Amino acid sequence: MTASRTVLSALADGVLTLTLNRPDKLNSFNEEMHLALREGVQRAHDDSDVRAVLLTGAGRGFCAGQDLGDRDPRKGGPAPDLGATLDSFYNPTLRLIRALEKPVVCAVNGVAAGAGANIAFACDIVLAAKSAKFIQAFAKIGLIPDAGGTWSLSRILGEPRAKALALTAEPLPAEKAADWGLIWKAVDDADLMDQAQALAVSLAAGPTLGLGLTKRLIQDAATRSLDQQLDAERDAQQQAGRSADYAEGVTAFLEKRPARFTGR
Ligand code: T3D
Repeated sequence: MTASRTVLSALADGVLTLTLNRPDKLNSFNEEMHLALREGVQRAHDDSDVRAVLLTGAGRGFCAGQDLGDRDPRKGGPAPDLGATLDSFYNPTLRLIRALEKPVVCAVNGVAAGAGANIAFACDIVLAAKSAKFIQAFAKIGLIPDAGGTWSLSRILGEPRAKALALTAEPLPAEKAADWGLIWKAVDDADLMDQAQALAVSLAAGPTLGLGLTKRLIQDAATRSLDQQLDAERDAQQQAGRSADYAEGVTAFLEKRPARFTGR
């Protein structure tokens, strides 16, 4: 395991586990943690040994969004340019997670507030401890839901629920988030990490190219017509059909044995 102070990073069984690590601040983001997380996700892009990512938090929380200690108006000075901080810190990481053509599993181990919740929603498969809750905390401090929150909430939940969550900042318990389709599963707290780890390991052992293409197609579908999507599926299937993993998958089926995918 290599460790930066604010994001722990460990690669095993093809899974790069990134653990937000400022537990005394409920893993809220300071600049160092922003940069460390981005570096971790960038590594997932660049390193072919990484075939899936598992994102989680240390301690009792997943992530409480921006570290508000770094935004203390009592310290004086001009109001911060939060558009610039989104451009510099949150948005590049969100884009990297969505663009990564490898599965990203998120294990929400405790409260996920503000940008912390919305980073979780940007991941591909989200498991949460039953005790966890998701809070669009922005309304409590006069901000708007960022880190893709207005996008993912309205797309996944529709306007009525998205607006209610965002305007009231009411905590959404993990089981209700799962019932609403905002996350994949709420699991017993004691089982969360084992289940998330097993899922990530099984995805990492999968046909990485095909999984990456699938992720991209599903993400892009919302902005395309059916005709456009059929063309995109044709192109992606052409690519997947030329992969070593496709040949291995079909051979394994015909030989009645488990496939041994290599990610190529
Ligand atoms: O600024 C920009 O760049 C723009 C981008 C903004 C993105 C955003 O995310 S804005 C939203 C920021 N986040 C929040 O507003 C959430 C603030 N936190 C809370 O509302 C609560 O802490 C929670 C509901 C998340 C959890 O409540 P609870 O009662 O379980 O824990 P707690 O006692 O409030 O927090 C525990 C400690 O973590 C505490 O420190 P202490 O008193 O033990 O020394 C608390 O101050 C600290 N903490 C929690 N959240 C933050 C934080 N410290 C700094 N920043 C935080 N966001």
